[in-house]
Amino acid sequence: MNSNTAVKKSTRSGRLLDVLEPFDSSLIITHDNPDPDAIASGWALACLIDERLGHPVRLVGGGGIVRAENRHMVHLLQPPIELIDHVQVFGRTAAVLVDCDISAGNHLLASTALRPVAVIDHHLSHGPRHRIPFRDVRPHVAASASIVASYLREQHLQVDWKLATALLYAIRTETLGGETHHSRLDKQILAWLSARADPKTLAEIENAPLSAAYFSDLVLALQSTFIYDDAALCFLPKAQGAEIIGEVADLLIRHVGVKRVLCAAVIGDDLLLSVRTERGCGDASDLARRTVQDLGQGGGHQHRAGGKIPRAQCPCSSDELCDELRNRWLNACQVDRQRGTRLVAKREIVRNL
Ligand SMILES: [Mn+2]
Repeated sequence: MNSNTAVKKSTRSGRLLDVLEPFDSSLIITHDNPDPDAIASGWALACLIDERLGHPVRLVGGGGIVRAENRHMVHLLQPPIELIDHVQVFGRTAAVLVDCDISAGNHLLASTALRPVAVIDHHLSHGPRHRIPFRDVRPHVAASASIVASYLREQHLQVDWKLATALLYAIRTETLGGETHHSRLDKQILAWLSARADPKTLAEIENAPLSAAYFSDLVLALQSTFIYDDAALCFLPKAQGAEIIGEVADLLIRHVGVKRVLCAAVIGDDLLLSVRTERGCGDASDLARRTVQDLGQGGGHQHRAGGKIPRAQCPCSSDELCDELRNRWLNACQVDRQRGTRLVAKREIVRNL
């Protein structure tokens, strides 16, 4: 395809390129601890800018990439993402936020006075609406990857198998747990990407090797889970990897009769938490924000959300922290029951053998 093909200004991708065109370079910023959706949509955006504007473009994010599958994805597909601690924007560089919004607080621009010129996202937005030149935020779309892939399709750009596989994997990971809804755009893009992606690599990513530490975190998580009516709570006194929080939450929401899940652990200087809800059983983003209220930040999607409380804001002992979290979670869920039932009571399993 000729990369100089004239582009309709009326398309979203055409308007985005119009906004970025006067700049000398672009800096694409994902949310911290970039997940497959952040990585793939940022990568696709970098390709769009490179192909259509030809100016230098960097893709950056804070934190780390922790899930075994996501690390395997990076290893196999080599997306051009750089993990950095601080961001600096010099001269005529356009900052673009992808898979997060300005008010989210979990990205490298949050602690700076810098404003992006464009935001592309699909999270529910609760903060103030900032006036910026380009904004494409569609919470009904399952993945930012679907939005950015639609830009590539609008622009009739070639997508190589690596990028297509990353985008496809991104959509699959965003439609887990209770968040299985696919918009019309997601379905169209899934078909478009499936014709270009490599199914073998996709399967390899989804079956990534898992460390012994992962299994020990998993056992501890299952043993630390209690059920209160239809609400589950898993508090890990310690975890070797942050990825266990989201993974256990995705697993527990599949438990028959469980409609709301909170999974939390202290990792480094923060208490991190994941919330899941079944379809039609409450807003996960709202529950996450109510649980961390006045102590930290939370947000996300209707059925998948997360939050963070700085450890300095929490009670000192692990037991006190667990009590506080349980009270907040059960209040948010409006569950009166104070004593939970263990998910796994080893003695009972053995007795019933
Ligand atoms: Mn996303």
